[in-house]
Amino acid sequence: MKETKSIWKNGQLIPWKDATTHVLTHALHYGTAVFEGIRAYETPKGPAIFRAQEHYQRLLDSAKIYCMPNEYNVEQMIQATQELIKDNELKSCYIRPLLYYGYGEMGLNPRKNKTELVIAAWEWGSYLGEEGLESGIRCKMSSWTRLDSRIMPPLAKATANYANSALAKTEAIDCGFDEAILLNTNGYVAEGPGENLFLVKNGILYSVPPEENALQGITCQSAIDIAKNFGIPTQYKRMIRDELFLADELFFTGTAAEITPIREIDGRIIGTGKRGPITEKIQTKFFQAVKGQDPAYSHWLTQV
Ligand code: PPE
Repeated sequence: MKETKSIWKNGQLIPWKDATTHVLTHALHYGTAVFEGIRAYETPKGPAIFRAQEHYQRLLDSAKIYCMPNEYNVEQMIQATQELIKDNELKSCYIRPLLYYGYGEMGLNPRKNKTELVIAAWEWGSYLGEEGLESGIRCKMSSWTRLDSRIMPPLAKATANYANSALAKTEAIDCGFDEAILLNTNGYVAEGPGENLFLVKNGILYSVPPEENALQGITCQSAIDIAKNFGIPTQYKRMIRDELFLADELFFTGTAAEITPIREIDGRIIGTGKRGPITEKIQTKFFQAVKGQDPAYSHWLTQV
C-alpha cells in the first residue's frame, strides 16, 4: 500500500502513521463496520471524485440498515474527502471511508461503543491488473454462496460481508484463477466478491436484478447509463451459470475493478476469449467519463 501523509478521522486530519486503533476495538472482533470504496481521477480541471454523492448516500444507507449512528451528512463527508485529497496532494486515488464501532465494551451489543468515522485515500492502480482491463481475466465459479438477506443484509456494504468475499477470492486464487463468481442461495448468478457482473448476448446487455442479493453497484449503474446513451438495449435478467458459459461477452464492474472483461470461466472460453466490442465501447466511455473527457458525464464528478 502506498502510504500518504494524512487520514481524516472524526473531523480532523491526522498523520497516516497515527491512524491506529486499539486491538479490542469492537469492529475488529465482530465485523461491526460499514464502508465505501470511491475513486478520484485526474481530470483536466484537477482531481475529481466519481459519484461522491451516491457513494456517501450508500454509506448512510448501510449505516441505516445496521442502525449505526453517524453524525456526518453526505455534504460534510464529501468536503472531508476534498480536504483529504488536497492535503495529500493526490492526483488520482482510491478513497476508503469506514464507519465502525470503536473501543470500549466487548460483547455482541455494539451500541455500548461510540462509532468512529475515518476516510483514507491512497494511490491504487488497476485492481485486476492492467492486462486484465485489456485482455480479460479468468474466473472460477465459487464453492461459496453469496449472502442472503435472511442471513446478512447484502445491500449493506458491511465489513462482515467481506469474510464471504475473501473466502471466494482466496479459493479462486488458490485454484489458479484471477477472480470468483458467486451464485446466490437460490442458485442464480449474484456477483463477484467485489464486483457486479454483466452479460452480453445477441447485442443485449443483461445485468443482475436487485433481488438477487448483489450489492447495488454505482459502477454497475454507470455502465447501464452509458449503454443506454449508446442505444444498447439493457435488461435485468435472472441468470443461471450455464448462461454465463454461453455469453458473447462478460464483464465485471466495480470501483476498484472499474470495467474488467472476463475471458474464461472454469476452462470455458467466453465468446472470442478477448474483450468483446460492447465491453470495449462501454469501458472506453467509462474511462473518458471518469477522467472528465466527456462533458456529457461531468455531473458524475465532484472537483476537489
Ligand atoms: N459487489 C460487491 C460485493 C462489492 O464489494 C463491490 C465494490 C461492487 C459489487 C461494485 O460496487 P461499486 O463499487 O459501487 O461499483 N467493491 C469495493 C471493494 C473492493 C475491495 O477489494 O476492497 C470497491 O470496488 O471499492
